Amino acid sequence: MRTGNQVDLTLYLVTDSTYHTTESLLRTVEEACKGGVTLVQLREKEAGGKEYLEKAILVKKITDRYGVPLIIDDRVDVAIACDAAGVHVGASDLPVAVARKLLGPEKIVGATAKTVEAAKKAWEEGADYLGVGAIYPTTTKVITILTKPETLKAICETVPIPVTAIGGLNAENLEILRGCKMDGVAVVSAIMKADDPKRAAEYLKEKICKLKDTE
Ligand code: TZP
Ligand code: MG
Repeated sequence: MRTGNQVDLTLYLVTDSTYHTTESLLRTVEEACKGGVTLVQLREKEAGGKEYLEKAILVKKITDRYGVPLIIDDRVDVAIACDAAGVHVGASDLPVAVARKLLGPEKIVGATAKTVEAAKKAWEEGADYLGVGAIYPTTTKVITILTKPETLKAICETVPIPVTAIGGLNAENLEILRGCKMDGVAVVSAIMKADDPKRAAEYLKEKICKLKDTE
């Protein structure tokens, strides 16, 4: 069984354009890269293919400059078209196996998993990492059921690929993740809404690393 393409999930920035112009989105991504995010996901829920691709090309110019891999949410075609590092798929997107087939063995395929069963399936189909959540309520996405830290821990103990926790997480509420053995934390608001995204990323990374070091 493949162990997956290497991916550093320590601090995963997921973008949200709903409260950003393209200019402020790009500025925020750049500041976050300066602050040490290890992975960036462009997440565009409203954009059509053309707009999504145009934004992806602009964001990738920045992430490339900082050596940070860019993941495209939902859309394998956009990921291929902009030569992103990979794609992130959820339950209503192309299945992991199809994304893997389309992208080939070298690109990163990330998947959302809310249960141990879903996590195992995603791994078996070729996912390189898993996003697990929402851990806390969030205004970024409609969430019907929160994911318990125990489920996150069980997933981390079951699948051999890296796992990121997501959902309502910020520098002040990470303690809930202690002992869960995840590889990192993914955030939208904690960086995208920060007055100083560079400082927000630095501070979050410091807290995440401290949490992981003292486990
Ligand atoms: N998947 C589960 S929760 C979530 C996604 C994309 C949104 C997380 O956003 P925030 O602002 O960090 O709570
Ligand atoms: Mg999706």
